[in-house]
Amino acid sequence: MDFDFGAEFQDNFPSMMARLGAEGFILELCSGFRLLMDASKGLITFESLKRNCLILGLHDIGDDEIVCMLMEGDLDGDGALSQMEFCILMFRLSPGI
Ligand SMILES: [Ca+2]
Repeated sequence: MDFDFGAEFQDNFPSMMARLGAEGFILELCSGFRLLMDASKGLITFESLKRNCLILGLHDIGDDEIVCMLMEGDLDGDGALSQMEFCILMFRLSPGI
């Protein structure tokens, strides 16, 4: 993994899983997706990710980390993350799952 955007998520994942159960965890991921997505497109784009990371207080995330995250998670090559791509990425970033 070349970027550490997920570090904070990773730390919280195992305890979140234990607390929420798998189903609740997926719901949590979906609400995370909605926080980060471009509402007009229903996708996470570079612009929406950058804007919403700032809103969420993730000020030290760099453009290159955002690009890496999009590339890492983008499975169909459209340059944006769908909800499914986001959930798959988050699961892959979670060593405890
Ligand atoms: Ca995609």
